[in-house]
Amino acid sequence: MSRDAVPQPVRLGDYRPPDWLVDTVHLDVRLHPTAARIVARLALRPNPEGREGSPIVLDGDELNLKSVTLDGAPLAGSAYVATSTGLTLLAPPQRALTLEIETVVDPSANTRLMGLYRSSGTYCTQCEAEGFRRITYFPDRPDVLAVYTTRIEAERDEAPVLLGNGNPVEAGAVEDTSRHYAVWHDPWPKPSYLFALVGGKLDRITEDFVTATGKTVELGIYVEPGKTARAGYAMDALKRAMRWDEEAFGCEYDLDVFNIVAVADFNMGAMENKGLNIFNDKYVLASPETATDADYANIEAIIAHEYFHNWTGNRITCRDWFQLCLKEGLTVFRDQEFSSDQRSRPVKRIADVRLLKGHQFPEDSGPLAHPVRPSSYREINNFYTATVYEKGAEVVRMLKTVLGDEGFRAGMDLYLDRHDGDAATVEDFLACFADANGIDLTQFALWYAQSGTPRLAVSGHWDEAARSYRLDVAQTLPPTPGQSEKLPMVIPLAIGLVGPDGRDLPLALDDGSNAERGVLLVTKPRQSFVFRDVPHRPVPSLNRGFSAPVKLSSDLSTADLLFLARHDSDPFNRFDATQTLALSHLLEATSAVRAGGEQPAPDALVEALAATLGDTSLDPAFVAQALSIPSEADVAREIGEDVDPDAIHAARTRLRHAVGEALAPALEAVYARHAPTGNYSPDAASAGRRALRNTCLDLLAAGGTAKGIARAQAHFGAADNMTDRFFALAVLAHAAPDAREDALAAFHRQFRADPLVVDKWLALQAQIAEPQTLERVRDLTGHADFDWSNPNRVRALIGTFAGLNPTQFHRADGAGHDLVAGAVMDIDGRNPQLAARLLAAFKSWRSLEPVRRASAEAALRRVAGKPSLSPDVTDIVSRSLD
Ligand code: 0A1
Ligand code: ZN
Repeated sequence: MSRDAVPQPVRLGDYRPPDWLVDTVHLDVRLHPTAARIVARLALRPNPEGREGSPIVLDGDELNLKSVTLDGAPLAGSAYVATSTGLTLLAPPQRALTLEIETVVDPSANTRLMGLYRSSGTYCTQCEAEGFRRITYFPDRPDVLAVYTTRIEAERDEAPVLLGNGNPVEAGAVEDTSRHYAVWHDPWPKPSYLFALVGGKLDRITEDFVTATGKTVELGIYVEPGKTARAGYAMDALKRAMRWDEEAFGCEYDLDVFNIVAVADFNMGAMENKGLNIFNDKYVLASPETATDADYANIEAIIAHEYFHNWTGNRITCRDWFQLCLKEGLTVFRDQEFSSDQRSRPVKRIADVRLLKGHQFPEDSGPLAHPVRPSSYREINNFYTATVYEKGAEVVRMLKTVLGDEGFRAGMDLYLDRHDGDAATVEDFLACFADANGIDLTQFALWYAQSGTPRLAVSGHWDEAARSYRLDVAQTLPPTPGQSEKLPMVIPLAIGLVGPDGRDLPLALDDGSNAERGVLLVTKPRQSFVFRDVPHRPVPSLNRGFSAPVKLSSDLSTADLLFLARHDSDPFNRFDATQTLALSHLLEATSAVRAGGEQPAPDALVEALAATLGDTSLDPAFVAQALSIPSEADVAREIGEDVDPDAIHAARTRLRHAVGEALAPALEAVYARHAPTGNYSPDAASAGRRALRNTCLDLLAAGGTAKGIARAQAHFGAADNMTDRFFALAVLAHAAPDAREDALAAFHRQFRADPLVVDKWLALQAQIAEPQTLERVRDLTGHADFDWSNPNRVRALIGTFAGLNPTQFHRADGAGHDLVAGAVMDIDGRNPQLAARLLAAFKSWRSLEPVRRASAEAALRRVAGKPSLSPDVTDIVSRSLD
């Protein structure tokens, strides 16, 4: 790749309103495996806010143009220019006009899975972000909103089900042929990225939902024939999500039907097309035999997420792709809140923060760091990131923390009302909260503009004589690509001062104010907060509930952390205190491994874990989280530079062994106490008991005793659901090399017909932390059940290897880097989005020790040097090396 091959950036500051608007779109789509014909009739008019006298510039990508007419008359070839990226009408009349464009596309050859493609024979579409231009020529940008009517026609045998956006209008046979058609009309103006159609042989489950104002909506979930029994949980989640959105945000559904289609080949999780959500089937299909508790929780969250987009994304959409977080951060926040209300709020918060720290923090501290709202991009597909989604949700959560429940709801109500039907911006969003609450959010807005994770250093000082307590807080924001200078942020720091009896002391600031809702607003580089009437030295509980996405360091002692682990009334910080103890042990132990010195004893941690394990008043799901030892990636992130994954692995393995050994009797007792009592149910309480029992199983096996392994084998054999079966299999695969192969083979024999379960089997093998794994992964790419063209298979095997097996991906001999770089180069020609996402696994390469860092850099340079890379991979590789 030469440097000038890097695509030119698109910049936020260059935004201009569209010159032409589209009021209505009539699409006539004749499905065909290799030559689908699309006739698009567009009613266009000049935009009064655009540039006068402009040409009509339509986007296009890999289209075969057949004809263009203007107001019914064929256009002379000299009147337009068609290129590989678009169609331009050079001097159109400056008035409302109708263009009719006929294109042909090949759905079977569409391996990029953008535009119109086939998945296991089903015709489906994916248009976000820029896929509609692969169906017809169009101003394919989110601020062009039109009303769509779609006629879909197909061979009845090949596609008995024909679905579009909006409401069904008409359907029937095409006379004297074996074909049939359906017409759909979507009354709500929408951008092209929300267009969708589906045609195929699909089975359906259906139920009615009655909205808050009494309108009946027909809900449908379409799956491959024979799989309807596995769609029930998704339907249940959908109905709960619809009700919740009415209650929590006043958002009611607005069409007569709502359909979901599950497809096997999909680049992402799911897509919120208006009235016709299309899902990766991994996030629809579930049965106790095939899905784990985590799968059920993901299905619930993603069904809700896509449904919630109906208001935050569809009714109010984004002005341009820089505003992606406007719909994604807000909708993730909404789905997190939904899951919190449906399940345990503290446990959900812990899980979300772990995800944030595991995925977003590394992004923020590496070469791919970007603001929640980027100010330039080369390839928008590469910005569907943890920063835009997860950090975007954290920013909305902070807004709620700053404003309080009522102030936040007032802002949301105003936003939903003021901007319904708009293509909005982050500024529009923030203005609603500022206006509804009469406050200035200028400094808060920096969360959207500055990348990087703020660091907060906190120290506490108790003045016995004055009976006061002072917290000194310092914030810094490290430089990130393109941003060397930073301004101080608004950091809502939720705190408690925990007295010796474990109870929170009242928070009275010396200026007479109360820290409202226990939240301190840190706005300056350095700030002190003084509390009066503090009769004892308290232990500060800082950043409760992870109120701000920051890296916090404090002067808390081991004794303080132990105290918080037992007594903090904030469950998140109870969990976090234990994690901090574990991390500080692991840092010390990792250094000792590298120095060849003596291993420290994990006494404090064991004490904290024993207390948690022995506290029967705690929610089992919480205990399971608190017992989990930080991952190798967590430790690597904490170390930050000169990382040796082998040393971390050795330290962590020893720690797990020590904990398993030290706590064996307690773990055995808790394991026994949580034996299943009835039939499997995916509800949160039952899942929590399984999680705790399985965590005990895992730690007992990590203790390395024959008894621990035998217990895992028995657990595997006795399991009547996928959660228990797969967990036991994972324990055996990691801890019992002798039992591993038999168990893996038995599992595969039982589930080989089910691709989603095969994915679990592939992913598990890709995670084994031993040198033979590289060969194993290579062999598995040749396995009959592996398929390079299916994104789920590739992510399960290659993605898991790169993302969850640090010792083998970062092998010192470079073979792990080579494997992933090679896969990226192979996949790129067929599916650039997938290739680019895999390549992003190199994002923390600069933090490795020199030998591994050199090998990672060499692998990236090999990718960069490959001729004809996609814009997607070019963008990731060039930013990674910058
Ligand atoms: N808007 C979807 C995510 C999504 C983005 C791009 C896609 O193209 C392959 C697909 C889905 C969401 O947030 O769920
Ligand atoms: Zn989304």
